[in-house]
Amino acid sequence: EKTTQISLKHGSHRSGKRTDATMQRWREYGLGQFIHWGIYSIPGGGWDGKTYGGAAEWIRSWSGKDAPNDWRKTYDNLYKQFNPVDFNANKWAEQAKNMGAKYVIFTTKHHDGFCMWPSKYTEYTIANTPYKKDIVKEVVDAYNKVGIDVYLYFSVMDWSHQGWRYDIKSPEDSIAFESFKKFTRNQLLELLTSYPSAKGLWFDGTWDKSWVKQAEFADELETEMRTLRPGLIIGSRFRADDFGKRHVDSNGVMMGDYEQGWERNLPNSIEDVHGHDWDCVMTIPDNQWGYNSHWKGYVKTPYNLIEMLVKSVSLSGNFVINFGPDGKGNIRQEETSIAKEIGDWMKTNNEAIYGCSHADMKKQDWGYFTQKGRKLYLTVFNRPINNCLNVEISEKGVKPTKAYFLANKLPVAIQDAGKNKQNNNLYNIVIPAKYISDKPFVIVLELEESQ
Ligand code: FHN
Repeated sequence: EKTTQISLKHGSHRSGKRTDATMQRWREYGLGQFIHWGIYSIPGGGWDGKTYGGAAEWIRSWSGKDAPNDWRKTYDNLYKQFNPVDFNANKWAEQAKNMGAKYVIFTTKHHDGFCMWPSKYTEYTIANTPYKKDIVKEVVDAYNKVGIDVYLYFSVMDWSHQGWRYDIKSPEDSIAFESFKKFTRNQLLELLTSYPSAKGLWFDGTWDKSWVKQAEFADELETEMRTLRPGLIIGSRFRADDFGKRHVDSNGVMMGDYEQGWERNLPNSIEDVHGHDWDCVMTIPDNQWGYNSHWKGYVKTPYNLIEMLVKSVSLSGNFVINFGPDGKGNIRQEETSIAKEIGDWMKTNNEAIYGCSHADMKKQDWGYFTQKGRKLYLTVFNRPINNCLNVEISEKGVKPTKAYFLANKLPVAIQDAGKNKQNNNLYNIVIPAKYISDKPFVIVLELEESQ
């Protein structure tokens, strides 16, 4: 562990992982769902017959020759049409449960500032749409009912608030931003009191200079929120330290309960995660979070997503798949069928995911190891032509005693393959040649102390 070299007033509050039961529960989720839903779901990446290449939830920020002159005004009035007549939170929750998600991160407010809950602190909320009802409450209740934990996504950057600034360069900016800070605090305390079952806050839009300069304010606010809601889970995106360092403070210690830097990107080795808890949030198409009626480019398959999920768990992280419902409240067909296929796979194989973490084993080309206690799970993505899964055990005094398919418990042979030059024990786990699978499959390997 690093010793603190720089004296920080607003650095990390803790070195090492949280050890409480709430955080342990977070660690065991394995799979989560992200939902980006808001006003941007109405244009769905296009307007007036034109489609735009960037992320659909950013459509308001596009201006200049590509967008109609009065576009921002049009966008800011879209809420007057927001009436998701097909929205059924119970249906979404059921689908997420069937996919195998243990938690959901829901956009209460994205960068545009539109609130999916009836915030007292602005008029720009769901209460003033034809829909009227509190969507955050509907989501929280429905997901909780099926046993899924809820995390509230909250963008600090808010294009709708007059006090929002990208930077603070003048006394006027400073005054404006003070009003914005007050507003942000009010909204966050409001969310925590209105939805007491939410387990945490998933922050975003915290990268601009204006917010990065708020080390003291953000630190105090974080402490206030944690005091209000003991056990609350907050990731590393919320606040910067005294020197504007984000995610990890100037002494290299992570700020917050888990590393929130893995967006559409996965670590490749356990060294990459520096012993932190972490989650990876992933889009199905390339970079679309909100609904885009025209998905362009490569769209991930269930196979790709399952591999990313297993890889995440093999590196002790959670994997979160994003869904972008449309303006009427429908989850699109592509996402529905992906959820179904992942769910089918999870039904058979979730034991290799839930509660599992990194196994201290040499990575092999056939797939990934995950581990829970003395059970190793070998999820096979690349089946070797000779059917032998190489396994190298460096832990002394431990040997594999039993191997079987997770799906049907049928035994699999373990061949002793001698030792390598590091004096580690090698084994071949032999997949029966007649075994056919068109999906990644899991073999369980039970380890026992050899003396
Ligand atoms: O700008 C947003 C983006 O729209 C989306 O919400 C993602 C989700 O992690 N976060 C931001 C980019 O980092």
